[in-house]
Amino acid sequence: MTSSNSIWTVGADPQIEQLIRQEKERQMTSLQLIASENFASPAVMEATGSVFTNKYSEGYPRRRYYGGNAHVDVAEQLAIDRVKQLFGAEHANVQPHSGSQANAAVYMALLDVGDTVMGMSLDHGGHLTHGSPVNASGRFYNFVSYGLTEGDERIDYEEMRSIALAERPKLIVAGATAYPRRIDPEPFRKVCDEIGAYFMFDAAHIAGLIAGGQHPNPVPSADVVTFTTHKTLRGPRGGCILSTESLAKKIDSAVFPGNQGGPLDHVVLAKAVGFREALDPGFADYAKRIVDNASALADALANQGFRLVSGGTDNHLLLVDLRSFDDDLTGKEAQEVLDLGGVTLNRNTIPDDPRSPFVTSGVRMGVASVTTQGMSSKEMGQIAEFTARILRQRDDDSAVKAIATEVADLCAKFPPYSD
Ligand code: DSN
Repeated sequence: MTSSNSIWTVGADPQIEQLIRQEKERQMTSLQLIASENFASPAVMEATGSVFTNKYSEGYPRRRYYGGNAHVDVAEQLAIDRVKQLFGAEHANVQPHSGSQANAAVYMALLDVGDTVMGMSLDHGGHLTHGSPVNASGRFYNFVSYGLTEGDERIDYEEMRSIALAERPKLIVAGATAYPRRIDPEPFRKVCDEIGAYFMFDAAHIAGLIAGGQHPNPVPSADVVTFTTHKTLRGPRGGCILSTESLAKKIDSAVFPGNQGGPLDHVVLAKAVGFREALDPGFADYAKRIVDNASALADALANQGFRLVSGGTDNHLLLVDLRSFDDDLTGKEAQEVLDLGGVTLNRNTIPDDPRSPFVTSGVRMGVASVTTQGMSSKEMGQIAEFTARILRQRDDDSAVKAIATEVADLCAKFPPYSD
């Protein structure tokens, strides 16, 4: 077969062509408020869709198990050099396929099965890979957790210290998947020094805010920093690990051959593109606009009668407690009807949620995508208003559909891509 063979084009597969068209239409005509999403640049997508997808390259630059890696080696080294420069790290591994794979590799590198690890409680905002019993982390390691204060719903650093002193974990994990406040690395570093533990910071959500100077950089204090490259950092889907030079060998061996086979070379290439974009001075402005927009959205939602967990946000996401707005409304119902109205987000437990994680009493909203589109505080007010109107009129299908049209009109003014 040659590339002129007609079956090699997407157009020859109408079902797939239609799916791409429909998904593009969905993304262009509705509000993307899922806190772990963003619009990658055309350059990132071009690299992801390039011929690098055809290559196999188990190993690391200049130490491969396959031939033909002259250009792959340069690409991976570029990604490594750029991300080290971006965060001031001693060592980088750019091969993890995802954040979960990155975390699994760190656990394998630093722990033995059965070791005690401490992470943020999942129902207070921690991630699945921070010890959920249904995740490998919770199956293989003995996770204990710290959480939020009852009063201001911020990380309880005192409690974190007392649990650490009592449980003596070998590793402490900072970082979260649904926590709207700044995370200070220093208290974690101090406790780790006190008990002789490793310190890992999972910066998946806030990597772009760190790169853009809006949140403290954990690299100088942590032994290991993991993150995903596609959320606020706005690169391709994937993971990354930064570490001290002294842990480099352990980390690299745990990624390959410990947890993965061949890297996704097209994604590694696209990571290099994304890191360069984040090194651009304009990225700091983007990170600032994200934080400003999240704060504006928090104020606007509060004005509509929603309670914000912790009273607001310092980062790109908000956790909305729906009970103050309408005690009968669940996160599940809200997510479903908001989707019909063109406001796409995910249901989320709120701290100590009386409802199950499948139903929940809250929703999570993130503003990285709408900020990439160029929206600002005025549009955050409109988003809050759309959200409240859809939820108030959730039993009226035609009203919800009419709001979806208004949402599409707003999105049309802020196309993320020029074509
Ligand atoms: N847990 C997913 C999220 O935050 O949406 C990503 O890991």
